[in-house]
Amino acid sequence: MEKAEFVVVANRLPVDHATGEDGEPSWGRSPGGLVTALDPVMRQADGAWVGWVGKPDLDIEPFEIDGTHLVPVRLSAEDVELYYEGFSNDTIWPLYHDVISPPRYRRVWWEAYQRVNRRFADAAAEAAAVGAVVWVQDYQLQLVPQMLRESRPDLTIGYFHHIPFPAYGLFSQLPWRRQVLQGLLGADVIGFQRVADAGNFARAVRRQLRYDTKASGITVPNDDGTTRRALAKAFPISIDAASYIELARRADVRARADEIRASLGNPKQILLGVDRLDYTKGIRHRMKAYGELLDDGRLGVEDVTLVQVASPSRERVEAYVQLRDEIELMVGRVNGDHDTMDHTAIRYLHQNYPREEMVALYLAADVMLVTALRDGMNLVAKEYVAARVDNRGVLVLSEFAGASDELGSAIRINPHDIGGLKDAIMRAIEMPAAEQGRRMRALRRRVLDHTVEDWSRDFLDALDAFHEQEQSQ
Ligand code: GDG
Repeated sequence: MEKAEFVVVANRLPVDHATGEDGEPSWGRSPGGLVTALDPVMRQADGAWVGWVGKPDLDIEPFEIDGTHLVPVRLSAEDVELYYEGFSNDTIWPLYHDVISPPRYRRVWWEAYQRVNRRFADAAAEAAAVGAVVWVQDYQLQLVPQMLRESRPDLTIGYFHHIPFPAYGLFSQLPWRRQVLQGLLGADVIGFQRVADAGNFARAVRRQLRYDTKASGITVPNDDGTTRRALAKAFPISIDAASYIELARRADVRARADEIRASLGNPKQILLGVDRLDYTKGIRHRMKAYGELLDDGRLGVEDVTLVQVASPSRERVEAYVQLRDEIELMVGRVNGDHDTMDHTAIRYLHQNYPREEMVALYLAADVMLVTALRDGMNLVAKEYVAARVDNRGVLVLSEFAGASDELGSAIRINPHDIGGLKDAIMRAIEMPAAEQGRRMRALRRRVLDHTVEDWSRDFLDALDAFHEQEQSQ
């Protein structure tokens, strides 16, 4: 395969693997936000994407799909268990989300994390042309930037961190905190969702490594006694707003929204939650507040229904198995106490839906509830706003989601304050149309003005400019 001038390295490739009737692998493109964002850059730069296909023990040669070179990294079943489910999702994920669930620190997981990061770094080094730009994505690959810099000092290396970076007092629990910081500092530009995340990172670097930081610049010593600079800065991610607008304008999607309303018994108000089933998303807090509003008689099931889509996630990690049990117990209790023959309190859906159905749900929902206890950004909040081409609907948004920095016209809440959350839900339900319109227009302005394409362009421009500046020093 030809070497690429632009390489993305992510845990997952942007495709889903299936086996066709002839036994040959067939590929479906998974149309996530990152794929859409990088599509133009990928095509223009003849880019390559390095990642895992999502199934263990598959040996697949690099291949091409729609003009993008895909470079599969093989993970064994044991790698998936130790590197992915273990270190990534049972150590780093809970630690970086404010220890909502206790992180587990296991040395065998750390060993596997290093081993697998090395494999990704080697595959990226192999795919990259001399002087190429490599963009590493997310917390599963925090050691890759430094590994790449060591093997390929000619590369320009960017890293984007999609999840929060925790406060120093929490981060310092990590037994391998210095190695992780050093790993990240291999990048020229380290991007975060919020200004606060970049600040937490710089503070950890100062406290642990004693490196100088000034504004967003960090002075990193080289082995030979010289120094180089790295940039740690916020680049808030966004969505492909145009595709949501297009779906929201489609007659069949709008008809489906009406159908959803009717099938719920035409309640006056539909509340909606859409989350991966994850303890960071505050699904229990949301249900607790809503359940109490029904208990108190401030709401009744004839008038209101909560639709909760909880898409299946990380089902082999114990904390997720437990959370699912807790949520399903809660749903059963609330519904048992309040359902009538015709109306349900919570319509709970532990399923995945096509995008059209998600947009129909956004259009059907009078109130969108985003009550995350901690969330890097939360794209669902932005998708809801983009889909509301009618300038109606109310977004209730946790201040602990990155999106809260940008979406000041939402009703912002602290999900730990159940009393406050109940009042916010009532306020959203009772909000006059004129105020809904005013707020939604302001929210839409922000989301439409800063799309995922702007995000990737801003990041890659900053990476380019920073590299040029460093070269000329
Ligand atoms: C991580 C960070 C950050 C969900 N269910 C279905 C479905 N979804 C889609 C949503 C949305 C995406 O999944 C979820 O994105 P979020 O941003 O809300 O949350 P995470 O998965 O935790 O993402 C997060 C993000 O990375 C990007 O940097 O914002 O903070 O945690 O797009 O619509 N989509 C479909 N069917 C479903 O059933 N089609």
